[in-house]
Formats: sequence, structure tokens, C-alpha cells
Amino acid sequence: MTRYYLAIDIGASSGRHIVGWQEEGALRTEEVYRFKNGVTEADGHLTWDVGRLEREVRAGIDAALEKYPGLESLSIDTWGVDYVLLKEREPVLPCYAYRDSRTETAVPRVQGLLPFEELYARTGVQFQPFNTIYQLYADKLAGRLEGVTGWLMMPEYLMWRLCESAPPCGHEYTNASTTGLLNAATGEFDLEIIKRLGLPESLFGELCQPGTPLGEYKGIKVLLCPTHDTASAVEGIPMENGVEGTDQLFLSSGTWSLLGAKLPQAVTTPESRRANFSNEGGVGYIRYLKNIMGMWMANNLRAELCPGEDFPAIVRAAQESAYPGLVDVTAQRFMAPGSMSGEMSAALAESGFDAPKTCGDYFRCAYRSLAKCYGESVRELESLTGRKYATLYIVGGGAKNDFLNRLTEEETGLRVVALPIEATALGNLKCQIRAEEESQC
Ligand code: LRH
Repeated sequence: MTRYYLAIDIGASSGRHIVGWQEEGALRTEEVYRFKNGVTEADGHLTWDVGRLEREVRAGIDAALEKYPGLESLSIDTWGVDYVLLKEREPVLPCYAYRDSRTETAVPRVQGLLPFEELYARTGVQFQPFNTIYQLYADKLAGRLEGVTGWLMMPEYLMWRLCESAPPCGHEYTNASTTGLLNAATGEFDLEIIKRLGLPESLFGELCQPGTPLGEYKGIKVLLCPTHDTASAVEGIPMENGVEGTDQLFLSSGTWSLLGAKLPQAVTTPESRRANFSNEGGVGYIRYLKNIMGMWMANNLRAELCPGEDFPAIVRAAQESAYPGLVDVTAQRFMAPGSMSGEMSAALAESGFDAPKTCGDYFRCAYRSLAKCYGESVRELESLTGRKYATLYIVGGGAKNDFLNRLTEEETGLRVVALPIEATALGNLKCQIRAEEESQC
């Protein structure tokens, strides 16, 4: 009898419900529901409408059930770092989005208590102003932690809402590894960091691994997949198994570009800190990667300069342009600019380039700058891990951009294998199938 599973994969700009099943040894999938996601501006802040996300999750499950009435299990993955505070069973609203600027005062305060050199040596997580550690400290400064009895990362929250009677679950390891609060050596919350920041210790319990059951919704088992979308994406890439000696790299190319290697152990050296690499938790390995501003730039440029234009036409225009300027795609100025094209023009002017004139000029600059950053990151990875790499697997929406793939090949010198697959949903599904098989043993 064929068993059907449901992966709910929610990114910062869209969410999708994908049903998967095994057929003749292969994992087959069908997308049954898709919805738009995005931040909501409220009182000058960027927030997530968690009520709407929950409604979309439920509507998509109903759509899946209509076609596949006997779903075995489901699981949700989302972007990392964001969370919902709870007072008993009630969410504390608003739920802030990671691009909000509320951590501006928290970052120097945290660094005053815990110099970044020490924090990195303990956690191995690259500096990003939106890391959960800074967001939780911003909550503390704003008095938002008073009376709080728990907090759940976004996918944990959404799954908990489905299994109403269940107590809030523990934190899932892969997503917890994006908080900047895990100890890289133990893989558990680092209580020394939590004490030094004066965060309530009772909020940081033991972690749960992917595969852990949470409860049931409409007769479907709800369980933890690798709930950080990048962790699921890496599980969904058909890279060589094993982490020792492999010469393969991954690039999950969506709103963000996550470029890295699977490693057996974390690298927390000062060189790694200076190169701003992160050690995130994988399923039995470390995802050693760099978080690079990805399609976020191109998506914003399109919304500003040519809304409604399809990407193949945009990519052709970029290819035909001869614009020579490049920008640093990791610069914080591109995180949430008022205008992406304006910010790019300003950065280009500062490095002595004339302003781009056409749409094609802007996109050429964005794609070439991205590929250049990929090249630099691969060289850094080689020097930090002491390995030589041969192949780069690219998954996610960006894998469909042949021009960018070619530039990436030129800049990295690696063989690029671009896979137009929903790797995140595949990784989410694989973990559910594994959990089911293990429960049968
Ligand atoms: C990609 C991602 C990335 C995080 C960012 C907030 O979707 O999860 O790994 O750093 O979103």
C-alpha cells in the first residue's frame, strides 16, 4: 500500500504544500497548494502575520487531504532565526521578522557582555544582526520576556498550533542551531551564554532531533523534520553520503544563498570567524556555510524596476548588458533598504562606477556580484577546511538561472550541477519516511 506524506515548506516569500510518496524506489511529489508570504509593516516594524500563516497551513492541509485522504504524516520547515514568544498557550504579538531593525541596540549590548570572539568560539555561528540571540536580547530590553513561559521557533509554533492538546514541544536541533545560542561542541543550548545574557534559563531545555513525533492533526501524524529550511534542503540534495573526504559543496539558492560543505565537526577558529562562516546543525553532520544575500536583491530589483516581467526575460537583459560595476552582496546595507536600486547605485558610485541605466544593467551587476561572492566563498572554504572541492550542487529557485550558473562556474572553477528540484520539500519528506520506517522496526 502506498503511503503519502505532506511537506509544508515556508520561505520568506512563499509557502508550498507538497505531497510525496515512494514509487519504484524513487520519491515522487506533487505540489497541492502554494501561497505568498511576506512581512507586514506595523508601527514602523517588520512583522510576520502568524495568524495568516496558520490559516494558510491549515488550508493547504485541507487541499492535500482532498486529493490524498489517507496522509500518513506531515511536517513543517521554515526560514531560521525567527520565533514566537508564549505566555502559557497565548502567543505574544507582534511576532517580529528578522529584517526588522529592532536588534540595533541589542547587538552592542550583547557584544559588551560577550565579546564576539568568545561567542563565535563557543557557537561557531556567523554574525548576523538578526540571529535569535540578538532578537531575544532585544525582547529582554523591551520587557517582552516578562511573564513569558516559552518560545517556539516558527515551524515549531505552527506545528504546535495544529496539535492543540500537546504541550509546546522542545526545540528542534537544526533550527536551534540558527539561534546563535548552541554550543558547537555539545550541540545543546550553551547555558553559560544564557546566564551571561541574563536570559531566563527555564526557557532553554533539551533539544529534539528530526523525526520526533509531536501529535496528530485530522488523523495525520505531525512530526519534526529538519525544521530549518536549509537543513531540509541539504538533506534533499543527492550529494554523496558521508562527510569524510567528500569533494562536493552545496548551494541552496533562494531568498538567501547558503553555500557550504557537510563536515563531521564544527570549525570555530579565528580564521573561520573572520571569514564569517557558520556551523549549522545537519542530520548527522555540520552544515558549514556562508549566508550570502541571494535572490533577495534580484527579487527587490524586479519589484521596483520591472514588476510583472518574467525572469527569463530579465536574465536575457542581464546577459545582453555590458555594465561593468560590482557590489559587495554581503553588505548590511542591502538587508532591508528603502530602495534596492537606489542602494545599489549609491554603493556603485562609492566605488567609482557610473550608475546603471537599464534594468539589464542592474541585474547584470546583481548576478555578477553574487557569482563573484560564490567564488570567494569557495576559496575561503578550501582554505578553512583544508580540502579541495570539485563539484557544486545548486538547488532552489536560483538553480534555474542558466546565466548565473555559468557565471558561478567561471568564478568558482567548480563543476556546477544545477538541479531544478524542490530540495527542501524532498529533505522534509525523506525525514518523515525515515521516521515511519524506523517506527516499523
Ligand atoms: C533561508 C534561511 C537562512 C537563514 C535565513 C533567516 O531561508 O533559513 O538559512 O539564515 O533564512
